[in-house]
Amino acid sequence: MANDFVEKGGTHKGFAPLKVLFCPRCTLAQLSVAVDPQVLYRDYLYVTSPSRTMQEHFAKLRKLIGEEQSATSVLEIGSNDGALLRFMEKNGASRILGIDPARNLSNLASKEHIPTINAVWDRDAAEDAAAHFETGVDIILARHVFCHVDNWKDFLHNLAVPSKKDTLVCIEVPYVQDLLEGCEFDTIYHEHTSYLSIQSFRAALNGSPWRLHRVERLEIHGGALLLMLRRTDYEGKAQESVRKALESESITLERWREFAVKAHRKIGELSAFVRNLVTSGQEVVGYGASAKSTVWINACSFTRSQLRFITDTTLLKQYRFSPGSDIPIVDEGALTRELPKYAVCFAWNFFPEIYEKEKIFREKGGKWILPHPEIKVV
Ligand code: JHZ
Repeated sequence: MANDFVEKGGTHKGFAPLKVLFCPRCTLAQLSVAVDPQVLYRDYLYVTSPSRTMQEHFAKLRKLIGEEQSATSVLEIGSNDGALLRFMEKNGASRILGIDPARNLSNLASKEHIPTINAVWDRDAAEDAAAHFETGVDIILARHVFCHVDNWKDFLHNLAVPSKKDTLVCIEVPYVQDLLEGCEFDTIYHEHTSYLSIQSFRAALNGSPWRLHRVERLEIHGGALLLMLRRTDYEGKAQESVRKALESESITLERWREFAVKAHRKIGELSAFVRNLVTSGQEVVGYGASAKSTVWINACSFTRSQLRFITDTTLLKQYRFSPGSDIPIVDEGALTRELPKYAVCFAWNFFPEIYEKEKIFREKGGKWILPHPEIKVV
């Protein structure tokens, strides 16, 4: 499990097959198995990044949402530590509520005065949310949640419970077209049960109380979609962006086959590159214990003899060990304290920000290895 960073002597959550299946009819890609969400999310170590990139993303989301609806009351499903809700509150939302299955993160958010219910998004949680908002909520947010969910039918029906006729639902998911174009194989892990196209998402909405209202492409996390939904009984018309986005989409089995070949090539390249550096006496470390880092490290079979440590800003991940390799995760200051010659940036989606931030590393001769989109030294 990609976020299964354990403490010294801790027990891992286990293993499950990681295989992507493809439906040529609706172009949906899905994992062959779904791991129990209680196993994956009960105690969760991924905390929404407080980075500049994320703040800019929140501002963009707010602008796009503001073009459709004023954000007076906001419900967020998968609210993590409450970072987005806090942002919404600062920018005018007067009533907020988060729902999150992670015990530790819900507690963290509640302590910071972000009202949060510790639950998965099921009927009970939907009824609690309806009671909280009384007359129906204006906006429901679900960032990088829908692609983690196995039972879409219930998820979509439960969204109707706290809704009113003009509720706007905003679902953000990684876009499979970007995944294929950029060969982002490192975003394939057990938390992501599906890899959505707009076509497959539209098919999933059939028979639900929702229809597609607007589609926007976003740059965050290597390329994502903002899918805005309106209730089927909402009178306003769907936006042109839905038709345009559908027309520009091309997801085929052939593209997945090419993706697989390219992914194997990239894995071989990074693996050989790092091993050659280490053999010639250079020190290499990892930067960012992202879920993506776990995929790369296991695909390349890296051990501590190749990557001495991985730095990460997330306090919850520090002094734990990367699943599969047991490479230690340390605080981000280790990069400038230890000054290794090379650092593989596993948080490549934040690289421009990281590059600027880690000036000392650069000035002392440190070099970045970027694994994405192509393996490159900076
Ligand atoms: P980051 C997560 O994937 C998991 P991950 C999840 N399944 C999902 O859907 C996606 O997000 C959206 C660290 N970092 O955000 C913080 C630094 O150390 O790319 C993070 O641990 N220094 C929910 O884990 C990691 O890197 C920094 O300056 O692949 C980045 O992880 C910055 C900016 C980040 O997501």
